Amino acid sequence: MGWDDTIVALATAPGVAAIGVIRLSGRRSFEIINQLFHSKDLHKQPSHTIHVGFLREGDIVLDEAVVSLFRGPRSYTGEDVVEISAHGSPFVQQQIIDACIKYGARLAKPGEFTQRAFLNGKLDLAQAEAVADLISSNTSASQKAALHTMRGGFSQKLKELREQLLKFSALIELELDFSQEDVEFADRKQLQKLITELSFSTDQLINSFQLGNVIKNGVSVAIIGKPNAGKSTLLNTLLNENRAIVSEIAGTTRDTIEEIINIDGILFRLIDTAGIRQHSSDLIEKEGMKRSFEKMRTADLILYLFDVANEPATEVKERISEFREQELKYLIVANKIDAMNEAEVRLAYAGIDNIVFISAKEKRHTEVLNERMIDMVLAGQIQTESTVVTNARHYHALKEVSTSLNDIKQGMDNKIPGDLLALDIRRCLHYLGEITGEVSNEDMLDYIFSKFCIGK
Ligand SMILES: Nc1nc2c(ncn2[C@@H]2O[C@H](COP(=O)(O)OP(=O)(O)OP(=O)(O)O)[C@@H](O)[C@H]2O)c(=O)[nH]1
Ligand SMILES: [Mg+2]
Repeated sequence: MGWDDTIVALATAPGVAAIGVIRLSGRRSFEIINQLFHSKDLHKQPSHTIHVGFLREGDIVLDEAVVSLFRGPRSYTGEDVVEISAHGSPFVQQQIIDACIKYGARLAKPGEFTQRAFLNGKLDLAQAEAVADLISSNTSASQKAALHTMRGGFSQKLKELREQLLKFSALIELELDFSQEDVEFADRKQLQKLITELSFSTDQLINSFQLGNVIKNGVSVAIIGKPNAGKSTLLNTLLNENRAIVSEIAGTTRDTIEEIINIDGILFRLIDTAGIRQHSSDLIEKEGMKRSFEKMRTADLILYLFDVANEPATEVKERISEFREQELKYLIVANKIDAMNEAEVRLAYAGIDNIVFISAKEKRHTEVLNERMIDMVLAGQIQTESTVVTNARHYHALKEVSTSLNDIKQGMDNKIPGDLLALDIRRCLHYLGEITGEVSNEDMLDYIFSKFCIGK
């Protein structure tokens, strides 16, 4: 497969840098670079070689650059690719790009290199999307998940699902062929078992999306509590910097403050909020409290912080039942244990689950809090080495797969004819194919690749 036009774009970030890489892909890549690079005929050079020389446009020297050659199909896009490592001046780079355009290239659209790689069968769609995820990854967990998918881990899992489904459909078809003779080739029990297994694997992938979302977008954590509980102190301690104002005056924090921390490769967006109390006549404080409640409701996790000298267990239990009623995920954090006898404090709150005892000010046991936060997020979930769905498009397609599997299961229970079962199976295969791009349409591809950066 090939396109007539050759595309060009800056592959590195725009702006001044040590070097900038300009990438050409298409049939005429070698012809175009030869117009600029005169010291040897690059057409005659072997693939996967690099060459140093001056780039000239007419009599004008544009730059001294390193040119790498990749002859298709052994290239990123599967086409002839040339990468020009030029000096990192945006002005110089623009001149080189303009010259390439003058000699027949056109400016690439966002993601067009990867789109060509997909269309040429170098990557499937899920892998291509993981390229964008890898580029935007900012933690080790998101990096791991993107790499796993990019290297085909997720696609392999889908392939296994599809193969099982095909096995199933082959058995059904066999029955259809012999429908006159009233024989049952496909052992119903075996079929039921197969569908159950398929549903299980699909649901596992669907469930991994919650973790996938966490890996990709981080977890929002609202620090909630009464005024003076030490919320801002805790924020500062976890961040390891004096970000929020701390004082002994109740009602110090008025507006919410958000900061990001990375714990064991997962991003947490910590939100320090205004202290909540029953009565306040201060308008600003009231508004602050309103925001605290909003953050509390929308956060992925609540850290309910209290001062052990000021809030007895009965009161804390009341808060807990409120969280449970609203189905909020919470951790209870008992603060200021440095001011009391720790053993006695632990005894006083003995009946409470999900509780951590710390001193935010003295940085005592805050590593335990970190561990518990990670546990809350990963609770019982598979680790990032296994397949984790991080992409909303894949998630929605998998939901459709799951629905079709349920239809098949119900159909079998109701003993519907084999040809109708075959229809449901085809629907299921269709949605599986949408993920890897075996089933795709132009609008969908344009939409997916438009979210890439130019030059990728
Ligand atoms: N002894 C002790 N004091 C603490 C601890 N954590 C916070 N404090 C003190 O408690 C007071 C209130 O701390 P803040 O962090 O401002 O409390 P806050 O919950 O943010 O209060 P508001 O913003 O008013 O809602 C300050 O004087 C802190 O130094 C702790 O672990 N031990
Ligand atoms: Mg505060």
